[in-house]
Amino acid sequence: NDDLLKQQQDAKQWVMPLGNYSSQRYSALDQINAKNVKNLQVAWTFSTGVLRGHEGGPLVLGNMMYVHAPFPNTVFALDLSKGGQIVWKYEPKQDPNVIPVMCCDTVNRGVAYGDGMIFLHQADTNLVALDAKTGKEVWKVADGDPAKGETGTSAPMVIKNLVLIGNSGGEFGVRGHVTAYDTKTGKMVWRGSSMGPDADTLMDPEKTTELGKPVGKDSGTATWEGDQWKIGGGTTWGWMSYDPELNLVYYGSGNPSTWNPVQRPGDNKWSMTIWARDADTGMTKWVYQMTPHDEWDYDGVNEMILADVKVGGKDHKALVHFDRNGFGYTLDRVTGELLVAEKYDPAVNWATKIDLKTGKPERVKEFSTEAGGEDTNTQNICPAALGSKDQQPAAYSPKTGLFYVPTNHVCMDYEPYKIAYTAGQPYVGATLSMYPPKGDENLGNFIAWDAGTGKIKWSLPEQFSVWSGALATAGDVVFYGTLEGYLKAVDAKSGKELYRFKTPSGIIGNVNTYEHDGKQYVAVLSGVGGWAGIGMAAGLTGDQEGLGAVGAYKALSSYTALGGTMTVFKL
Ligand code: PQQ
Repeated sequence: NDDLLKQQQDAKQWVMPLGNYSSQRYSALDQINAKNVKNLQVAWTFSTGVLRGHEGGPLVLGNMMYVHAPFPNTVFALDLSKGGQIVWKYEPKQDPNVIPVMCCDTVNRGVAYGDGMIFLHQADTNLVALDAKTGKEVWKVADGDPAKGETGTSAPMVIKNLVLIGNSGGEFGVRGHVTAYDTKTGKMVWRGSSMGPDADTLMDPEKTTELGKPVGKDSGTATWEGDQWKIGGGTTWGWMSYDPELNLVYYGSGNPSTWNPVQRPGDNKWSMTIWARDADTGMTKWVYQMTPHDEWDYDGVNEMILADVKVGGKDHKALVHFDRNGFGYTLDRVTGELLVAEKYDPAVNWATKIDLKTGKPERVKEFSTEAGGEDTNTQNICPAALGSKDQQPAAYSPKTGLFYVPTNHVCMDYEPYKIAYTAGQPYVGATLSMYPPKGDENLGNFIAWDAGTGKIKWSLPEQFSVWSGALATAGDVVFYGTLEGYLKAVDAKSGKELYRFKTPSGIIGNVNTYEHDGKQYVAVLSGVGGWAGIGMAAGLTGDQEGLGAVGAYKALSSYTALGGTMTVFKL
């Protein structure tokens, strides 16, 4: 999209959920810097009126700010030149029966802008185009069917004349796909599935490669038994990135269904995979499956950060990805070559290393959830199912060359059991409990990472997992939010804490920044929830409830309470 290509370079605006097509979450604004950030104060606040987990963050285009909320996915357009006055509000009518088929809270990761429209991906899978000026519906299309467990939480991305969305429902046997719709009409232009015959996955047996080798015919069914691929998961509920020169869109696919690995022998391609697709046609250029035959729910959907990275003295157009499985990957994004894969949390124990030639993890049998068969409880697996990092996006500063990563530091016990598939019913087949690694009390760390060498530069322990998206700025400040509700600012070079402020609720939103009337602002949504905060958000109390997350985060309710508010800061 020509407008977006220009607008993403204007640091005064924040025009797409992850800041720019490269998903760097970096701002060239430097009015707020490492010296003066200690003087930050609240400029204004805004309540969304919604209680559950608030992910993503506001967009800023010119004088307008667009704020979204979890189910029922209210969208507000605020006029920054009139003190944040509400210009329009869109409140979709959605069947509340979608709530019980959302795996990990009723979250939404944000709206997208393009061609004068705001695109909203609703919980019930409807993609709605709204006139950005008036909030009037231009078109609306259903991407899936919540009665089958298909839901929507991910942010759309606008590329040229297309708006792309992924889907959710890996815990319900939904098959994942990314779909491109015409921005003007809502007509489907292409859909690429995570598994199935080549016509579904949009793969060419000869031209589509994994680590330089052709994938072969129908690779999306060849590593599945029978028809299991039809309910095989690999949903695409994370973030997307785009390289306009290569015209490739990058994203990851999630866990294979069911969570019981005994029931689905084989590599389960292409779940847990990094994808590079042609943006116009959806054809797959290359793939890389990080966790073949997953046994732990390590969804591969986390953001793909596009940056120039030097590896072994050689410059690469790289893609950097912090996977749920605990490895930080650096790939050449032109060819899909694997350059670096190292643990970004020393606690990771399910694999010793990744073989850079074959791309395969070297697994540790003790932590296989399949080795003992069904109904065997495997203990002390690190990371837990929610990974060393989940949806919370990292940031990259071209100034320091470092990646700033909000992480989880959590381990688990995992017991698979046999489960039958019924459309629209949970298809999980495992019981879990989660806790910090032995000897540790912190459930998270905020780290700085060198993607050229695969090394942690510094690491700040956090009592709870850092479930909020980071922001790096040219002022050499890095911002992130905590589950207790603190907005924190740290020094980009040393990690030294420079500022903290307790917002009204736990933060799982992403920190964004913009300039208005010559002044730099920092904005973040608070509103505790998401998978880590599911106990509070959904009122669950049993340790193994919320897919095993409730027990680990029980103490959170002593620090914060529910409620969606945006807090905007200035000097
Ligand atoms: N959502 C969150 C969150 O917002 O905190 C965390 C998770 C999801 C997960 O850890 C998941 O595994 C997950 N899986 C799916 C899926 O498999 O379709 C969907 C979602 C979602 O849409 O929020 C999550």
